[in-house]
Amino acid sequence: MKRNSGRFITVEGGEGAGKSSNLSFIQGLLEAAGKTVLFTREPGGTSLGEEIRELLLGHKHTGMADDTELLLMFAARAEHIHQKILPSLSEGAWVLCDRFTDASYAYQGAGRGLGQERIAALEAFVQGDLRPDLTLLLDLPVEIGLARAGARSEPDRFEREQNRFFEAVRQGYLEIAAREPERVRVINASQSLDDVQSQIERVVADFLEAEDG
Ligand code: Z5A
Repeated sequence: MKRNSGRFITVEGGEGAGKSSNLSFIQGLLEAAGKTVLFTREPGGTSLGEEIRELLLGHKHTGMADDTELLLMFAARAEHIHQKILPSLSEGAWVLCDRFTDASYAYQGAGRGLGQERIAALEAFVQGDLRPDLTLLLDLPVEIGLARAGARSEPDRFEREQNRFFEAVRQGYLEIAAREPERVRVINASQSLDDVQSQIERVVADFLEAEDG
């Protein structure tokens, strides 16, 4: 049965996967299909959430405990859900979010080794039954992503991690995709930008057809 509300689409990926390079393209595809799109991001998306993002990504707290990191992600998420995501969905907007809870499973669960149980408990507590309707996972080998990301500005607190952290993050994401292939569509992000966008276009077209058809 179709819900009488907007849809929630998230975009995920490891370092340098090309989320920023593709988010406005995805927004354009949705708007061309007549959807009202709210673009947002995590951690962040609200004024309190953006302050939490600074705490998480800045270099002031290099020794932050892993549990603190996880709880701050979910604190920002709780604010985001209540102030922005749910109100927008209930007004019929399509919410396009740069990262969401899959990132907590991948970075904190797999990367930091916190496992899935506590994250699942926080997910249930903070989100209720809110889950993305569609997730595009931009996947590429760690070394390609790091080479791309390395060409950019000063690395943030996460970008300073070692390769094995990013390998674990990648595997964490791929495990989610294997568990939930209907929701999580894997895009081969190691291709040229044109090729990546062709893949994205097909996935979004399939989703729109299933929703509107
Ligand atoms: N995090 C977490 O741990 N737990 C959570 O629950 C959440 C987040 C929600 C901030 O995320 C951090 O928060 C993130 C995980 C953690 N870790 N880090 N770092 P972010 O999304 O804001 O930061 P990011 O992952 O670094 O994303 P980014 O800076 O936006 O990178 P990107 O979007 O994936 O890549 P890009 O900027 O689009 O592309 C990188 C470069 O590659 C750039 O020069 C492009 O021109 C180039 N590029 C892109 N695509 C291509 C192709 N196809 N070919 C060649 N070159 C390309």
